[in-house]
Amino acid sequence: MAVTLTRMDDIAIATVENPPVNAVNYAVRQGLLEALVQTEADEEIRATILICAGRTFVAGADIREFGQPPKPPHLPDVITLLEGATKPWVAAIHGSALGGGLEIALGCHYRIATPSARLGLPEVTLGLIPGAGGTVRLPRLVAAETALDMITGGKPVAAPKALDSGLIDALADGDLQEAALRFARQRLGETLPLPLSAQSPNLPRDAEDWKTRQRRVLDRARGQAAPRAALEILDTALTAPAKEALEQERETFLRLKSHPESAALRHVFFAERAAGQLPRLKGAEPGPLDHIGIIGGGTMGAGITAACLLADLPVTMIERDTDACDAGRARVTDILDDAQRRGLIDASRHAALLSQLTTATDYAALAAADLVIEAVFEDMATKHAVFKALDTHTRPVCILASNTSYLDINEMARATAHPERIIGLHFFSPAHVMKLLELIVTDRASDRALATGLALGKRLRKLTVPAGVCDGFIGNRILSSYRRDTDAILQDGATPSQIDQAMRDFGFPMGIFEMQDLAGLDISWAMRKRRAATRDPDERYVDIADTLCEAGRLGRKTGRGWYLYTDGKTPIPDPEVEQIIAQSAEAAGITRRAFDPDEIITRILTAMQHEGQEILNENIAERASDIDVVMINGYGFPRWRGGPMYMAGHRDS
Ligand code: T1G
Repeated sequence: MAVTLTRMDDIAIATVENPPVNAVNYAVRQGLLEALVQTEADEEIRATILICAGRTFVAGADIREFGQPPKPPHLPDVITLLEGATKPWVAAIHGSALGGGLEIALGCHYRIATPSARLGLPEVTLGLIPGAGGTVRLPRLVAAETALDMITGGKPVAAPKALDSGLIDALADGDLQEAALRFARQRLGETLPLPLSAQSPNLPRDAEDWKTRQRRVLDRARGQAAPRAALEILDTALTAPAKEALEQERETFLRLKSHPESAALRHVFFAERAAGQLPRLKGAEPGPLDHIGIIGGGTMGAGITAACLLADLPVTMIERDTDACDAGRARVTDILDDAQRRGLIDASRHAALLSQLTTATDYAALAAADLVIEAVFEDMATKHAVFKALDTHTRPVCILASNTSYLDINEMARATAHPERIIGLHFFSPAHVMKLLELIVTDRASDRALATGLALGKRLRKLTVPAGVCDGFIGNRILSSYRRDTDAILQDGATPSQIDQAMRDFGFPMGIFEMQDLAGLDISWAMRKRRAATRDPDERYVDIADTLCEAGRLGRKTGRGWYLYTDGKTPIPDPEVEQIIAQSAEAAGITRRAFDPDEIITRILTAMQHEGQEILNENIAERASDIDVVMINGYGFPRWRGGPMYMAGHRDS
């Protein structure tokens, strides 16, 4: 039974049970309706608690049902009947009340939540808007500005904040059900509050501020349909009668549900949850993660250290001398200072986390480590020296990981005593911010080593994607492929700003040339020089980037790269670069021609999809959707497009 009805004296308890997250499907809708009819008909019942079994309140409509035709009773109708009940309903919330779950709670007369609960309307992240009354009831309960933030941003709010905004009536002290029963008893005999849809909406405090907020939503949306629709439907909810607003909300929701953007975003939702599944690891036990070692306190080492500390994992950072140790500690401290400035941690947590960091120059400090990640200079000899020292000082059960971006980890493993414990953990900079983590499956890695790598990714709340050993794994290999193509398009006739603008219009946060200027051109220049001897002489090679580097144009940090930077960050097209491009084309005997944005994007997508198919053919990636997860979470591919492989028609189960 998806909804069971029990009672405590004259109070009914309607319990929803639909694991794993009590998503609302047909059975839950039907069960809620039956519970409503029964409690209304039973004269002895004076109030009802709506509570959920398992780890969370209702986390929304069942997204898996979206592809099927909606089957009555429809959720909006159930909620309208619920709010018309003659006896009080109290929503007792724990875990996450999201989407349809929060909308059900808004149909109840009261809401009580555990302090750790979160409440939100994340529909916009699925290319939708709330479709069961959320856009109409929410601004009748909280301030219009709060409703706008929740509906267009999709981010849940913590229960204490929800209490401050009026979204909930009380925080549950102790056992949730007991607290809800007490709360309900206190309400008995009071006049039932008007249904929210019968109340007037809270209007924006200030017209100018409201316009600014709306403009900010549209800027952030970068052309997506759902945030714009959310703004329009919210305006209706604030101005039209509730009944009309509810009808328009439903119409808009159904239209968006069949929009390609929502299908793509739902694909990404499930793709991100499938990403960490490696069939060979079924049943494999991960090792402990009680003590992490990090070799290297540079940008990456410090970022990985901070990520571990913020996940309550104690870290020993090894550096070559005490100055380097102090510099590494200072970088970690800066990251925690920034987290505190942003309100992510408070001063006491800052101090507690830093107390979990030990720095040392002697590898003997890693004698008890469970997992060690090396983030030292990208040079094979240096890596070999590190792994040799780790062989000596760590226990054979300690998992060893390299954070290398492109060196051969199989070669590192071959040079150690226990290659089965060697994996790759490729973090993306800044490592404490970027959600993507590539778990590199070396040839000899044991299931335990890989399971431990996955477990670390989960602890760090990363999106961990397994990748086989190859040049660039998944993300950098695809980046190199479309980089080669954009260099070719340059030489054939486009300008850096035309290509970058085409990428921005497609939905990338920035174009590939702006991105190179930000990262610095010297990193890939060094790699091209390293590979020059083994480069395929028949393969087209565009030398424009080399010419820029030879002229000292290394990007923002030198004030010039693909663009000119007078303020250190705004890219200005530079005639000198266009001259270098023209000279390169002339030397290659190319007559340059114009490119339109569609052709540019098509060329870039084709390069990504071709390389992605090669990656699948070589079993470097487990599934096509993993490639989408990598490109969206590590390389700025617009989420609402679904990913390059999704756009090529790949539909995993
Ligand atoms: N529908 C179907 N399956 C869902 C689901 C959902 N809404 N939410 C989670 N799952 C599955 C998920 O695929 C995974 O399955 C398992 O549950 C655990 O999820 C009418 C129309 C609740 C915060 O967008 O944010 O309501 O991989 O790994 O990290 O207006 O799940 O085990 O087979 O994410 O603890 C709005 C989406 C829907 C919430 C839990 N609701 N879910 O996180 O576990 S639209 C959402 C989440 C809507 C109304 C509209 C998270 C979570 P499997 P998990 P978690």
